[in-house]
Amino acid sequence: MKLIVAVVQDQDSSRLSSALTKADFRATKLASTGGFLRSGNTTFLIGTDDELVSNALDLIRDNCRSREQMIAPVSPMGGNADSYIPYPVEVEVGGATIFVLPIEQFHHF
Ligand code: 2BA
Repeated sequence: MKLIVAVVQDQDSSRLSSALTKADFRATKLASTGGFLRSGNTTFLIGTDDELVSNALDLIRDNCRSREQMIAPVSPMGGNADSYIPYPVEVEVGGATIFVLPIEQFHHF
């Protein structure tokens, strides 16, 4: 058995959740925050059998897409804030960041 941890963008989470449920995967959605952009994203925990991992990865790939996001840099410490013009920087986020972990034990009481 494996645990798939998938960090996806909030905009994709509802579609992915429906697709996983429809395909009979069990999943838990956690509200999370990216360390770099410090904006909300969604983390899915999906426990599944080894042979179904690739099916789950296909569903995630099909339902999550990458997007450009703007980030406004903070003003420099100790600098003259009057003359500082914060140009936004564009970063590409997603589709999904995925970790597949082995599960030592699974209990469901
Ligand atoms: P964030 O940390 O908010 O990162 C959002 C996007 O910013 C990243 O997209 C990447 O394009 C860019 N980025 C992140 N750190 C950067 C850096 N030090 N320098 C330049 N650009 C940087 P993704 O790579 O698609 O990541 C999306 C979200 O997935 C991340 O949100 C974070 O919540 C999670 N994530 C990504 N890699 C991770 C890892 N190794 N461990 C845990 N979570 C991770």
